[in-house]
Amino acid sequence: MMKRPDQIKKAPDQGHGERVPPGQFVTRKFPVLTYGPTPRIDLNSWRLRIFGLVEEELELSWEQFKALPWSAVGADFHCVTQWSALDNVWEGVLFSDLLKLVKPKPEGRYIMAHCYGGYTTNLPLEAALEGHGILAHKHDGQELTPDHGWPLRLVVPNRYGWKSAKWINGIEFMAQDRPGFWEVRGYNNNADPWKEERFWPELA
Ligand SMILES: Nc1nc2c(c(=O)[nH]1)N[C@H]1C(S)=C(S)[C@@H](COP(=O)(O)O)O[C@H]1N2
Ligand SMILES: [Mo]
Repeated sequence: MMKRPDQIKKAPDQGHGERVPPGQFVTRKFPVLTYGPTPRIDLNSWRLRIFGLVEEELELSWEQFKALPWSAVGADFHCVTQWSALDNVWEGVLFSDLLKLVKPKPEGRYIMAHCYGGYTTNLPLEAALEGHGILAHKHDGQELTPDHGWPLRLVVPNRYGWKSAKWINGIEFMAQDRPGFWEVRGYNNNADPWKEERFWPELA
């Protein structure tokens, strides 16, 4: 189902008036950036598991996920390799709506996104909420292609692209922050594009 533009929530302006973060160039393409192969996923066996420090652990099938309230978020996308793709519309389930279902415990302030293929990335819960984080199935009105994370990816507009986990299959709530795949390999833990948090501070 296509959303009408008036239903698209605009991700908050992080740049205080600037459109493109420092050190980025705008591309009109939608490049694919993946470490490793694109996983093959079967919707019949697809699951999204939400676990860790939550009141209600959940394991959703695709049918169950599809039945959750659906929203659209309009946001720019910034990859640490310096391309920015502006004005994307992502459709799926808002991270904030998912939280209402699982009710994180007060100490579960960090999340780890887990993916088919083994990729992980970490975030403070606040970052995913503030930036209008969304679990997206569609991009610009079309289902995601396999390379872009079909059937479901996380999108966190206020962080560099590597935090937007493709092929997501798990969200773990944690009391302590723990680095994900790129965060242990030199990429900045916080990853705010407006602060150019690309690499570990000691490498910059
Ligand atoms: N599972 C998984 N998610 C991932 C990646 C990856 O390698 N594996 N790459 C990240 C990086 S570095 C970026 S910039 C974006 C790119 O998304 P795109 O390929 O849809 O443009 O996905 C992120 N999510
Ligand atoms: Mo990236």
